[in-house]
Amino acid sequence: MKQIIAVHDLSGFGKCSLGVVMPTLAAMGVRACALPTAYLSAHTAFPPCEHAVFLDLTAQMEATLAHWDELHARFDGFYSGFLGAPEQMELLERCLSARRKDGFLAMVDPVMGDGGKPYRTYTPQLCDKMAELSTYADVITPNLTEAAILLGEDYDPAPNRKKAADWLHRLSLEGRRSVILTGLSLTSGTLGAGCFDRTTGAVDFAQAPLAHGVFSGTGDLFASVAFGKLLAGEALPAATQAAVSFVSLAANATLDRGGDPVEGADFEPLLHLLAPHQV
Ligand code: PXL
Repeated sequence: MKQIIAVHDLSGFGKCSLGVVMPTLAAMGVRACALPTAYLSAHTAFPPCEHAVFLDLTAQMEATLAHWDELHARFDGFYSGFLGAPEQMELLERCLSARRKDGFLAMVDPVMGDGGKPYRTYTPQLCDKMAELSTYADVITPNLTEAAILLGEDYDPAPNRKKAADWLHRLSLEGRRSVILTGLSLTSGTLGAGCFDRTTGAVDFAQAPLAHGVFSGTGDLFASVAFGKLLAGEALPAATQAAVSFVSLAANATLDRGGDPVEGADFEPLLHLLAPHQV
């Protein structure tokens, strides 16, 4: 059984980050060991409220990694998302440098923003540090907002295939890392992703039926499915297509029951579709 380090916040209300990553990877037969970056009473897409909790866990991260070393814990991969403070990046860079070996898969989802804007806890300094951490990754999964930040370009909510392919190439750092660019709508009524595979140098696109609404946590759901598939040995285009299809199913199921997209997509009843050898 594969075992990975999952570096995300834990948001108590609103399905995202560890609340999505752990069940999704578990359904795919992967054991995710949580290295929480922060605890939030609710994710940041809800309006700011008087009693909102944001607990920075940087100090506990350092100690946790040291404890895991003492236990001689072995990991097959690393998958990071929402980070709580710039100091966490250096810690994670050290963690990745120490663990790099054949067969170890490092995915960095450079979670920084959406809809053309950074999340409210993301300062320019945190964004710079995220770009630095991303250079340690085998594969990154930015959305269009994060891609624009990483490239220093203006946000474009609807790039065409040619522009998306150009961004994918540039984000690959001359082919050193694979890239999945999410939130691409290539035809009306569909949404999906594009990918650049560093092992083949090829660009591919995947699309599925669009679910209207601004969903929270779907980036985490997407990257978790893609990461699980990659760990299982699937090629990047197949992993990308599986993630696109699964997020579309979960988001559309939410709308079908009249759910509120800000609370996240209804992925839990669909997890059986991800069980190894089912899809
Ligand atoms: O899904 C990304 C994410 C993760 N964690 C927290 C967030 C968000 C996006 O809003 O607020 C706390």
